[in-house]
This record gives sequence, structure tokens and C-alpha cells, in this order.
Amino acid sequence: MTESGDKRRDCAFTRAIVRPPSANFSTGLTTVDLGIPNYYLSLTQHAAYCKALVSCGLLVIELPADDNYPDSTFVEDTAIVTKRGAIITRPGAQTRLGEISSISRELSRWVNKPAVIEAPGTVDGGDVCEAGEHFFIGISERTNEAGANQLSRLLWELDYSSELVDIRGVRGILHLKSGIAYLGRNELVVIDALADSERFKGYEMIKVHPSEEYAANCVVINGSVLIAAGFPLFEKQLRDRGYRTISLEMSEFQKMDGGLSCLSLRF
Ligand code: CIR
Repeated sequence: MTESGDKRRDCAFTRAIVRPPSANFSTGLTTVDLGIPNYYLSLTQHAAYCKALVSCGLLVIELPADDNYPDSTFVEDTAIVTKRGAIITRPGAQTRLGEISSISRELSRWVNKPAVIEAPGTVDGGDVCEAGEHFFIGISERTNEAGANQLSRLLWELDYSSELVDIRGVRGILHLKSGIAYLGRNELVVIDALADSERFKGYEMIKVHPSEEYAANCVVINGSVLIAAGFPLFEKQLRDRGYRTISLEMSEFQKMDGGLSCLSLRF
């Protein structure tokens, strides 16, 4: 099998669920101080993101914008979709709990009855990093231990191993996947604050330069890596390793604490 064939096997996706930002997107949650997002620019950036998914061979399933939930464009937080089954999460922010019903309805059209995380557990999909047959589950301000343990058990029932990673002491990241990304081929993108962790020692690490940490949140789709635009060191690191990169403007989502991966549910 060729190298690109290998990458494809690691993460062969055919579909993605997305949801454009709603007109009140700027009233969502954020911890960063980067200004108020421009709604029209966010729509343009979202459309370019969807186009990139299509260019990677995915059928894009676009749900209608939902102004009941200003953070609902960040669909990744609402479900974990694996090759062997799906799990609807229970987002850790009260204002986002209601996002799961429409996602659950949509996912049920495509996968067998998804499992669910139950109270008092909370899990945000942004805390869940799939690394082949293994999952890292972040314990964060959004994902609590009860939720992480439930998820771990549900993944075990699907034949996946998992381990918990406490990121509550790591400054500047909302979710685990704000700081790591698995690319396949045993390669793990990682920010400095997580690079020394014993649990990542077995991986070949691609360390993100401290000036480019936002870029750590990237996604590999059928051999291409979608990355945030404006991070030339990181882009070069990936290209030097033979990856085709697609860089996407993410400024308006970054203002709302959103990374690139959280704009889609890929399966
Ligand atoms: C939130 O705070 O929930 C949203 N404003 C951003 C969520 C980003 N999700 C992600 O990176 N997985």
C-alpha cells in the first residue's frame, strides 16, 4: 500500500455534519479577548470550510443555523462518531445542552442508535481525541470525570481503549483538542504544555511552536490536513512530512474560542 493509501485507511471519512453560525453567533461563550466576530465574515469562512470538506471527498450534511444556540456551529462538541458506533455527548456548558437533540436526530439517520452520556456526566467532543484504536479523553472545565468515565466505558463496549488526560491545569486551552491532534501513522501534533506528558511518549510528536499554538487544532481528512491559516511554521512542518495541507481562515471562530475541528462531525 502506498503512503497516501495508508493515511486514507487511518481515517477514511465519507460524510460530515456541519451547521453554519447563527446571526447571534457573537453572543456565544468565549474566554478569549480577540474582539467581536463579524457574522458575515464567519459565514464566508464557514462556506470555505465546507468547500474544503467537499474537496476531501466528503458529503457535507448542512443543518440549518440555530439561533436558539449561538454556539451550535461548533457541532463537534455534541457527539463522538467512530467507525463502530456513535455517542451523543452532554455538553458541559448549560447554554449548549439543548444542541444535542437536533444532532441526535440527524446522526440517527446515518448510524445505528447512538449511545448517550447521562447526567451528572458532561462531555464536550472537543475533549475527545481519537488516535486509531485508542482515545484520549480530556478532563476540562467542560468534561467532568463522571462523563469521561461513562465515555470510556461506552468506548470499551465498542472495542476501543481510552485514557483520561487532566487538562485543568493547562492554561490557554478550552479543550484537549485545542492542544493535540492525531494525524494517523502514530503522529501526534502537540503543544509544549502537553508534550512532556508520559502518556504521549509512544507517539512521534509534531511540536507546535509556542507562537502558533492555535494551529494545533487541525484535522486530517482522507490524507489532507485542514489547518488554520496564518501559521507558516506549522504548515511547513506538515508539508515536510509529506502532508497535503489546506489552510482555512478561522479568525471569526477563534474569537469565540472555536478551533477548526469543532466545526464538523466527520464519519
Ligand atoms: C464554547 O465555548 O463552547 C464555544 N464558544 C466554542 C467551542 C469550541 N469547541 C471546540 O473547539 N471543540
